[in-house]
Amino acid sequence: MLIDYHPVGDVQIDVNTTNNDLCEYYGCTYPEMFNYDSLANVDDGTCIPVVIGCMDDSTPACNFNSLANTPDSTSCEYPTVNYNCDGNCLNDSDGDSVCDEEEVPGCIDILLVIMMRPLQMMMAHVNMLKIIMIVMVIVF
Ligand SMILES: [Ca+2]
Ligand SMILES: [Ca+2]
Repeated sequence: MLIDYHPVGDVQIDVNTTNNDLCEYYGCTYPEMFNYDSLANVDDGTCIPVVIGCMDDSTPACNFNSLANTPDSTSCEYPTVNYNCDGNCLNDSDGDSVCDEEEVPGCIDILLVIMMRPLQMMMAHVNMLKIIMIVMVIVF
C-alpha cells in the first residue's frame, strides 16, 4: 500500500520507508552538463557547462585551454621545432630571426662576397680559356 509520504528531518535519508523514490538526491540534473549526476533528482544549481578544448599541458600546446574540461585532442596545435607558438625562434643568439639551430656557417661579409663574385667568374673564364688553348694545341 502506497502512502502519501512527506518525510521530515533529513530528506537525504529516507528512514521511514523502503520507497527510495521519495528520497531527494541533490546534484546537477541536466544531462548536457559536464557534472551531470544521473542519481540526482533535485537540481542544486552546481551544474558546470561542458568546455571542449585542448587540455594538453604536458607538451607546449599553443592553444591549451585551462578552462577546458572535455578533451578534444584533435584541436591541439603545437609549435614548429625550434620555434615558439608566435613563430619566433626559441634560440637566436645573434637576433637575426634565424634560429641558432638553422644558422648556416660561412662568410657573412657581404662586401667581400660582392667583390669575390666577379673574380670567381673571371677565374672560371680563365680556366675555360686554358682548356680551349690546350685542346687547340693538341688538335693543331
Ligand atoms: Ca645569423
Ligand atoms: Ca640567429
